[in-house]
Amino acid sequence: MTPAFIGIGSNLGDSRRLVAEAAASLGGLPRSRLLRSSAHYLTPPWGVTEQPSFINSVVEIETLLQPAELLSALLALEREAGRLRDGTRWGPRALDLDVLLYGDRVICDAGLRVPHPHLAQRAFVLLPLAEIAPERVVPGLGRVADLLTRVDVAGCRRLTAAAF
Ligand code: A4P
Ligand code: MG
Repeated sequence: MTPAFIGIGSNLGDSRRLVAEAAASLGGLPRSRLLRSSAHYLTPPWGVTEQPSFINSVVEIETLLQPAELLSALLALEREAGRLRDGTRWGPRALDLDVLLYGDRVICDAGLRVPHPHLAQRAFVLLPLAEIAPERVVPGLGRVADLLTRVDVAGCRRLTAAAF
């Protein structure tokens, strides 16, 4: 089994429900199990800033799926959540699932890059990732907790379960 970290994001529809359901679905993937999941974070939009705030979370699973199989499973879950791809980069979405880390692997294929590009610049990834795996080393970049000290977390808010 390989530990893999999946980033979950949503800023369209009932985002808290979509993120919670996505975490549960990730635990239900074939030959996989859910190990840990972070709280939900309300985060300002990164990249394209003229769009609603996001709900973000990160989960750790353990899986026998190969990286390409895992990515196809994530794309299928995005489709099930009603995600429509209109070609807009970084635009609003009902559900976005990204492979952040897959063991210690570095993958540079046309359709799959791991560690996820921009991971080190994104508070919306590093905050939830540091909550569940601060000591994890991102290949080529260093410890998650150290990476977190270098990003701007202003405007990001950890949501409690009670606010659900
Ligand atoms: N792809 C390559 N590597 C990966 C990977 N490690 N994980 C390919 C998942 N997919 C990967 O994805 C396009 C293609 O990337 C996939 O089909 C897969 O083959 P996409 O999600 O449709 O692309 P995109 O969103 O248009 O661009 P990009 O760069 O992937 O965007 P991100 O990184 O998904 O970021 N602000 C906040 N606060 N919170 C967010 O969650 N998300 C985004 C989107 C922008 N701003 C945000 C947030
Ligand atoms: Mg994505």
